[in-house]
Amino acid sequence: MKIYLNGKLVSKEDAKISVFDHGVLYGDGVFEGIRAYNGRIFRFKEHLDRLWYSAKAINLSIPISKKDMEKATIKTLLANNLKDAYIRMIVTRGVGDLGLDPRKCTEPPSIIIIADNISLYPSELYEKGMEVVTASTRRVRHDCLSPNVKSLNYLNNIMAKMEAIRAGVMETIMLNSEGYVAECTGDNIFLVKNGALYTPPASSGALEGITRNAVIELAKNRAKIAVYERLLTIYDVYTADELFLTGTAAEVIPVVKVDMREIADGVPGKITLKLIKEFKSLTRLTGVPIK
Ligand code: PXG
Repeated sequence: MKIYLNGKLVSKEDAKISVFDHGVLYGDGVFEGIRAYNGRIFRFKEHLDRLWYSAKAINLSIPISKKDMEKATIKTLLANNLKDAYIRMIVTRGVGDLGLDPRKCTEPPSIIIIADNISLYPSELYEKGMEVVTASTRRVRHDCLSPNVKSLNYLNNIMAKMEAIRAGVMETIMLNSEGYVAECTGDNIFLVKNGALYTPPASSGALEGITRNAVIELAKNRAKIAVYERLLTIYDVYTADELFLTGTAAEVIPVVKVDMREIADGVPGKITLKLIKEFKSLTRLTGVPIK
């Protein structure tokens, strides 16, 4: 496996960074998780834009251009002979000293690109639907740290993930400090009620997911259903007609049980299945070619 590290392709064993990198010391950095399908990188521009916005928001200047990042990504995919891949792009504050002060990071930000095979949820979950629970860990308030900054500090999400593991399920629904539904640990959440689609707004503490945005477009243009960004309560979730999650890793996955309550009659809904189908064809037909 070849990994891109600060302008060079190196072996996995040699892909190492300093213990003084502020990405390690403070989680001071940003990342993206991107997928390639059948030789095309899905929504690549959107992911690059979001990485640059995340960096901008933490006042981190990425030392290469978006075009060069694109070239580096394609080079990494080709070096690993990957057509279907999970791409992890990381930019850290760089090597500094043992203090928070980012001005002490005198070396340029570290840039890392890892391209690996994708690990999916078991395929039967996409047909039968998955079970989730509500986490007691609340989402970090959006006015403390915007959920749109994909930072290297994912402790909030990891604490919630541990609750999923404890409950023997694969995901948890996270509420914000006001008790409204925000998102899951690495996925956005949607529900269907009376033929319309609902998802929490970013101000509820949700990341504006790229899969989320793609699904909103598909719902409006292909499924011809109305989409609303609304404050949602856990009651709305329990009483939904259909429920599903979206994310780069998970794609679109039905949820059929929440906190022991079946969603409607406990099987994936029609609109969910239609959107899964539409999303699949979108990922296969669009994207930046790896060449
Ligand atoms: N919310 C959060 C908190 C995320 O980290 C999403 C929603 C979905 O966004 P996209 O743009 O991917 O549709 C994410 C991103 C993993 C993993 O391995 C998943 C994400 C990030 C890091 C790791 O499951 N999802």
